[in-house]
Parts: sequence; structure tokens; C-alpha cells
Amino acid sequence: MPFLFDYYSINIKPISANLHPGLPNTDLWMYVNYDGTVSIPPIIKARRNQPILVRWNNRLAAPNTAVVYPFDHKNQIPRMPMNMGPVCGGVHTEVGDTVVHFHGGEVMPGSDGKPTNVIKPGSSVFDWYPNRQQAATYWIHDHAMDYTATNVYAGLAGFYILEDPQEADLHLPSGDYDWPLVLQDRNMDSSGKFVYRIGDIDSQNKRVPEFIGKLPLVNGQLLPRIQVEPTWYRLRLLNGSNTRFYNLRFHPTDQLDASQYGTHPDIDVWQIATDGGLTSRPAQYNQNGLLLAPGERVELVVNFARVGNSKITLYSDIDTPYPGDGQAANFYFPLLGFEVDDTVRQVQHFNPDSNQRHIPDLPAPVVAKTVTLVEKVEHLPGDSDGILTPQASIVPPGESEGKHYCEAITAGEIVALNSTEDWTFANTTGDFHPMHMHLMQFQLVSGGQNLVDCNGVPVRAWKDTVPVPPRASVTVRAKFSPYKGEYVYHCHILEHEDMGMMRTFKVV
Ligand SMILES: [Cu+2]
Repeated sequence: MPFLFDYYSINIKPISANLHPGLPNTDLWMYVNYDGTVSIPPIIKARRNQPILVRWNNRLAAPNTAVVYPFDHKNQIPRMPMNMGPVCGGVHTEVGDTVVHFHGGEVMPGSDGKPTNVIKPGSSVFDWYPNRQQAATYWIHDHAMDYTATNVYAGLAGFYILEDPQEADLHLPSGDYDWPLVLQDRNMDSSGKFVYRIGDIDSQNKRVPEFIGKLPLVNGQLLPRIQVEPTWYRLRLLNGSNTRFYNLRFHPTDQLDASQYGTHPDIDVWQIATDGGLTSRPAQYNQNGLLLAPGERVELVVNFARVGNSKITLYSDIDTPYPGDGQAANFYFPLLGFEVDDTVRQVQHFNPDSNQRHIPDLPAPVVAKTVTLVEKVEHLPGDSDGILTPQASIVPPGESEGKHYCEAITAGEIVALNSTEDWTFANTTGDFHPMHMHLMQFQLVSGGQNLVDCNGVPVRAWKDTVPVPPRASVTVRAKFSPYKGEYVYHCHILEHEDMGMMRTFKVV
């Protein structure tokens, strides 16, 4: 008897893999198929309206051997975990605990990956993914309270690509011409181990406030190059970094004069999709680059037809943490090389005029709410050394004080099922914060990076993560559906999320 759903059993376990021929193998924590086969990055492919059931088996154990920590503690606990104390109802996460979150997925609360609903080492959970939503480049990553930053850093992130058979009619580049590419940054020691440390952090500090790595990793490889043909490609780019923002640009690899790097090589680039899938129409790629914050995805179609027999580099040209102090000399961060052949095996096509679709307006909002992003300097729960610590925090709608993740849901965080609300994220800090809401995709109303097509016509797009600039506001409109229950909203800088820049909303 056939089943109505696909079933996967996935082990979450330590592995060892080579990230560059010149380096020893690196220890990773990874999603591994039950038969032992590994793909880096892990990729789940699903079809729209074809539900899948996944059994996630936690085969991890403390300590986290995949990461060299800066903090000096036998259990590798960041010295100030946020889940301490009575406010979290006694919930206590530990090294080796994991939570799997389907980022961008419209799933029931029990399968969404509540940060304190951990899978303990040796145990398993079943998660049900209905796949009723729009096809898009989604992703899977760890979401365990206090350990998201280090678990993702150790390798627990992968793609969840939802495909729609109807998309085949659009004749976008496909198969070997469709590349998922996850962009990350790491620091490594001479033995090939990932080091979770940045310059000014030592064992005396409580935790890494934001992690920036010096080494670019694309699909788990250190600054790789890929062979492409002189035709169209679809690039599904995911910022899977802890903190690093990218401003994506291309330059001819043999262009050695850095001052010329902004010069666009002779390639056509169109943006066709955002977090929640294809946009209403392709947007012309901006010569100044494309900002991609942690958690965001963007899909580009790129035509290499006019640059056969040459090399192109994808790079980022912004400071980190973004926006940083403006020391432009430090900006260049190469990511990926394209080696363009001179022959095409299978010509791929793309026509921006035939790639338009209707994305409806959401209904008028019943209420407008403001969430304020603040930095608090405070004594943390459980703090024993008496040192004040700056903490990125969220002031829920209608409240006057920043609240920790574990404090009770406030009135402003209660939302009626199927209602539409405008949420303004008002950022009072000097940092960009990429704000992510679980449960549904939303639309930008104001303040964000609005896309336009080549005639200046606004492009409608679905988003689940939106970067909120320093001392500025971004308003998004969301229809809270299709499920009731508790879901989190948070900053997607993983260190900020772990320090409690995360709250829960409840759909009733
Ligand atoms: Cu943040």
C-alpha cells in the first residue's frame, strides 16, 4: 500500500570531512542520512503538497568536539546561559542537545523547533512538514536555546528546497544548472578544527557577542571554485553565517586592481526569488551589490554566455559586524570562483518578461504593533561576578522594557488566527538586526530593501527574515496562519538569539 507522505530518518551526529585539500580533516556535527551517506551541505528536497515525515535522531554527545570554544569550562557551557533561573520554568539545555527548525516552513507548533523543546542525545523526534506553501529555498538549522550559535557553527545547517511541478513551465535553469550555495564564515586552527573565537574574546569573557570568521566557506568548502558553462545558471544563495552580512558582487577574477572590483563583469544577473520563493517579477540586479543578512535567501539567475573561457569571483564588500566602522580596506571577502568553460552541453534559458506572476496583497491589517530592539546593560540571571553585560534584547509590543525569551508572553504578542497585523521593528541600537518570524511568510510594507524591476516597478516578494538597519524601522505585514500555537520571533544573528533576543507570539 503506498503512503501519502515521504519518510526520512536522519541522524544528527559527529563526522569528519575535508574542507580543502591543503588541510587536515575537520570535525563537524552534521545531518546524515540513515544509510550513512553524507551530503555537505545537507539538502532535503520536497515537492509542494507532498508532506514529509522526518525522524530526527540525536546521536551527538557532549563535549562538542567540532568546535574549539573560547570559554574555559569543562562542560563547554557559555558562562552565562540565558535559560538559567526560574523564569524559564527550570528548563535547562546542555551541550549535545539539539532542536531542528525548518526555517520559513509553515508547520504545526510541535514540529517547528521551539528552542527549549530539545532532542536529548540518544533520543529521537518525529517532525511533520506539510509542504503546502510556495516553493522556495528554505533551510533547516539547529535552534537549541543557548547553543544555536555553536551547533550551527559545528555544521548543523542545510537546505530544504521545496519544488513545485508548476515551476517547470517557467523553464528556469535546472538540474546541473541549479546550484544551492550556503555562505558561511569560520576560523580554524592548524589541525583543521573550527575555532569559535574572535580577536578580543578570551576565556575571561562570558560569551562571544557576535562571531565573525576570517575564512569563507561555501557549501562546506573553503573558498571553492565551480566549473560553469557559458549559459544561464540559477544560484540559490543562503546566508548561513552566525553574524556576517554579505553584500554580493561579482568581479573578473584576473582583475587585480581592487579599485576596479565594483566594475560589473559582462554577465547578466537577475534576482528572481526571496526567502519565500519566486517574486512577482524578476528584479534587476543592483550594481552596488545585494545585501544578504544571516538567515536570508536570494535566488539569482546569471548568464555567463559572454564570459566564456574566463573566471569570475563572487565576493562581498562590506564590513563586519555590519555596518562597522567604515575601514574600507578590510571589506573584500571572496566567496566563490566560477570557471567558465567555452562550450555549452545544454543551453539554459531565461526571459524576464515571461517570469511574472501574481502575488496578492495581504488583507488590510487589523492592528499595527511596534517591537523595539534595544541594548540593555545589566546583570544577567545567575551572574556571579557582578559585571554588567550588554545584551541585545526585544521590547514586545505595548511594553516598556526589554524582555528575555523565557518571560511570559505579553498581551501584544497574542494574535488571532488568520488575522493580518503590521509589525514595525524599531531598532534603537547601532547594529543591524535581521528579524525572523516563524510560522508564515510576510511582506515588506516600508523601511526594508524594496525591490524594483528594470522599469522601476515595485516587485512583490515573500520574506521571513528582514534586516532592520541601525536606528531605523522596518514594517512588515503578516497574516498569522495557518496554525494556532506558540512560535518565536527573534534576531537571526545567532549570538543575539542565544543571548535572548527572542520572544514568543501566540496565535489563538
Ligand atoms: Cu541582533
